[in-house]
Amino acid sequence: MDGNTVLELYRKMWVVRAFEQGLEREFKKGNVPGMLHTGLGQEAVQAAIANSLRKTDAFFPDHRAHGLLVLAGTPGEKIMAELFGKATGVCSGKGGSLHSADPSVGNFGDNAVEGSMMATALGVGLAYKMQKRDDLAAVIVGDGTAGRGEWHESLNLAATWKLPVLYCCVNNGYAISTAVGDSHATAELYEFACAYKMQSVQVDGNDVVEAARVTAEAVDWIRQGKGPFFIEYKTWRWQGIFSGEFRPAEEIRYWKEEHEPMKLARDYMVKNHIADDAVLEQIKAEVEAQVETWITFALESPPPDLSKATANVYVGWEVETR
Ligand SMILES: Cc1ncc(C[n+]2csc(CCOP(=O)(O)OP(=O)(O)O)c2C)c(N)n1
Ligand SMILES: [Mg+2]
Repeated sequence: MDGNTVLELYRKMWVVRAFEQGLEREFKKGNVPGMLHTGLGQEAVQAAIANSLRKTDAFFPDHRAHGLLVLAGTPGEKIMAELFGKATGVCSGKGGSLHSADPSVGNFGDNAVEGSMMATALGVGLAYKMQKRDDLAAVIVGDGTAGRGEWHESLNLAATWKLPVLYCCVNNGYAISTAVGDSHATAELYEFACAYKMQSVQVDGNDVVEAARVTAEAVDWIRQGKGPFFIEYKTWRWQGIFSGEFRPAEEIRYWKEEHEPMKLARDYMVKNHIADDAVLEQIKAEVEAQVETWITFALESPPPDLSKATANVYVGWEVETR
């Protein structure tokens, strides 16, 4: 992979990291309503996916993909304001973390019912296939979804009909606090896709170079009309679902220090003479400063107007207030 692409991936990872760190800080101050799941620790996965998608593709983000929403092309301040529940947000503050959509960049939105987007993505994939487009529908799902009916129904139909669907399975080892191997017949989730005769691969989701390479190959495969592709990204989330920590100290040390995605990317670039520490530090500083402007915008934005609470709930149908 050429140096400029790796540098661009590194910048994308910092967009995810800085966005989530800023958001988490503001959440703790009480400025972000609702629940918050962050993508901290999963930056390389999001950068790799963003690197291969284009605006005419569709994607269904998961509950940790805030950074991906920005990387897809929605202005960062509009995503930040959305998460703050402000009128200037991309969905006028009504979507929040789990329901922000922006069709103009292909973001079809998340859904709080885990797995449901795997069914919805089939419809988009089928439409694109019937329209003979070489666009695809990407669906991002966690390991916790693997036991759901939609997971298996979706893989089966996509494989049978050779639909242009990219399955991005973010296997961070846990669903809430249940380890993958404790709730599924296998902890290697790509094996489920193999059973449905789908092209599938497992990749180190903290190694951005490998993750981006594999994602690009999968996307290429799908664009050639060869059918769906399943990628299992092995990664780890910094955040538990609830406050407090249940994971062993050695596991935390491995993922947050030794196998941390930013560190791996930095080591790769220094070793391959792509960039030195000063350049990498500058990228980090630039992105962090930009994210602060998004936070300021969100903080200063007005809340949604109560009189608009029922607007845009249904297409072309104004809901009557009572
Ligand atoms: C159908 C359904 N069941 C339960 C929940 C509650 N829930 C929210 S997040 C979550 C765990 C998801 O785990 P995973 O898919 O591994 O994603 P992670 O949080 O680890 O990124 C659950 C069970 C839900 N949103 N939808
Ligand atoms: Mg998980």
